Amino acid sequence: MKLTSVAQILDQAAKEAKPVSQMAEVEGYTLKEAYQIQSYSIQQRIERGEKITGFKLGFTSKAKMEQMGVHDLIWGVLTDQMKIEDGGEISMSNYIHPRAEPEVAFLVENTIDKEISLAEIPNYICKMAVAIEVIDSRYENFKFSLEDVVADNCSSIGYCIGKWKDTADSIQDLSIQLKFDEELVQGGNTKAVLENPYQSVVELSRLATEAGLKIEKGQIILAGAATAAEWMKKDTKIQAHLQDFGEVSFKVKA
Ligand code: OOG
Ligand code: MG
Repeated sequence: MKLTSVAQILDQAAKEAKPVSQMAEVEGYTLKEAYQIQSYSIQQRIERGEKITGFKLGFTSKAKMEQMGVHDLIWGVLTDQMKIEDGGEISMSNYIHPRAEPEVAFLVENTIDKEISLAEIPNYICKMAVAIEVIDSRYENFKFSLEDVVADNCSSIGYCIGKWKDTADSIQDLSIQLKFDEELVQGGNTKAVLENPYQSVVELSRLATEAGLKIEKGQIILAGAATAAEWMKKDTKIQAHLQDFGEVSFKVKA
């Protein structure tokens, strides 16, 4: 099968909220080709009028790698269609088998067009916020290989960002929680994200540069979940809290 055909199948699965079988092993494509498939599927979204709003990192914490059985850092693309308003509402019927995870989000102040170091971060990032990422693998049973998940734009489907606040010099020891109807379902610490969530920006700058992409001013970066993800439930308020940075929430209806 052509890589563009795989992209079409995954794009269609997302649009219809219907799962498909994993394809990487059968089709035998490489990780590099998986990113090409991802790029084709984003191209389809752009042709439908969606705008790229940022990037996400995946598997930046052990908790996530162990939960999904995949052990390498991955990146995907976010679009305006995936945005969920803070305090907003979403409908479970638009998803296949959605999960929520608590994250740190960064706002890009100056376009990142090269690989940057941790020391250079303050020149590019001045605001951050607590976020909830909604992931919804297009594969049956939420099971995939590294190539499969990359081709599927790293399960991206939604993100909800709290109030932007000035970044702190050190963000490597902040508690972070995910709550369903005020009840704690996942709790962790930002240290779990590559020992320091700013490191996610460093890694993305390297990967984006390798892929010939810029991370534009005004775009956002999701650093990757600090904890395992939780299956979303209908008629539930999903909330995340990050120490010193406040909270963010949305409601899930049927
Ligand atoms: C892949 C996406 C991983 C994260 O924060 O680690 C991710 C998945 O688990 O389906 O978003
Ligand atoms: Mg995530």
